[in-house]
Amino acid sequence: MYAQLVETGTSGIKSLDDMSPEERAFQQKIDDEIKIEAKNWMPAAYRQTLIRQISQHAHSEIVGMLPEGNWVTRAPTLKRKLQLMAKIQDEAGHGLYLYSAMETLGADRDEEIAKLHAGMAKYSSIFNYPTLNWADMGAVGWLVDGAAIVNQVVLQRTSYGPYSRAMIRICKEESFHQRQGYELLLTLMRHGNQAQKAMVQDAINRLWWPALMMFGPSDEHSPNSAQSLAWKIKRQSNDDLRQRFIDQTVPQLELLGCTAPDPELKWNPERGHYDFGAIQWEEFYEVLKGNGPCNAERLATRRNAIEGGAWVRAAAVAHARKQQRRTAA
Ligand code: BYC
Repeated sequence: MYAQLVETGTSGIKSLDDMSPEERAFQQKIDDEIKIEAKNWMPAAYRQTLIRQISQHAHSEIVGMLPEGNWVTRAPTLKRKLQLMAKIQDEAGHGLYLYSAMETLGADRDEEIAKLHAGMAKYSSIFNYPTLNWADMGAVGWLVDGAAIVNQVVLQRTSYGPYSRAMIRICKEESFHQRQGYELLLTLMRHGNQAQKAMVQDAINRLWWPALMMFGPSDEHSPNSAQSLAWKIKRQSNDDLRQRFIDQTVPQLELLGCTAPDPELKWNPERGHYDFGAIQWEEFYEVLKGNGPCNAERLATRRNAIEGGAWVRAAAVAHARKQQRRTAA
């Protein structure tokens, strides 16, 4: 990758001649697939990019709990309620692994969360859409976690050790999430009545395009990709991962007996991939600007949770101090 970049002179990325000896040694480690660890030397911009991506990822996990939390009290059976609660707890755990990985880079968790609550930090666009019916819980698991897995499986090989190790753990849990979502939809489609089947199609119609947007802007409009790929923070481009997700998801859609809200979705034997219609990027950028259907509601819920939970944190600290005093005495 590095040699290629030097040869092609990809704009915005330092060439071999412009690198300091430290930078050259760093890039050599990356090219040799040696993980970068917290105490190793790294360029400031590598550190900053990782803090940006890992904090956004962590925020996505905890904001991602909210659309599902909405349905815990309305899950139709005890089994479904337990599955949903377990999944939501897993997302909280993923957030914690990721905030910890971010802290190894010197970032402060409270500061990054404060930026989220002030509307200054990004998190995945998908969580700014509402979950309107029970089938949305299946569609979120199948499509949203499904898209997340496609992105995260390759991030297991990311160049920063703590992030890579967090991803390995997270991926194991995400595949359970994806399967429980698909099984929920399959149950509704195979054993449900007409209204329940219609609910599944409605959920797919609303979440299909937002799930495709999760992979980020198309490669030619992705300002961070070239450098992140050179540093092997990202291992595949946004468009390649989006295509992989579509290719693996369409057969599952057909097995469900449902359709995608995309008349241009069609197998292309020459490319060996599905062709698909144009993504509405104006909608994506509006969501990123804070103008999606649920941006304000999601941030308000997070702020209330932090403020409302202040007494629990204070009590936990007081309890820990008491225990410490007892142990010391
Ligand atoms: N939503 O240059 P680009 C989950 C931003 S949740 C919002 O391509 P990059 C789960 C991007 O940050 C899944 N913003 O960026 C949880 C950048 O902004 P800044 C979360 C987006 O970083 C609960 C700008 O657009 N997964 O698993 O090279 C329940 C330009 O983009 C989005 C991760 O976070 C978006 N969809 O590539 C269920 C995975 N897309 O910072 C599931 C880790 C782009 O320059 N992250 N932006 O102002 C990544 O792999 C990469 O950060 C991305 C974007 C592929 C997302």
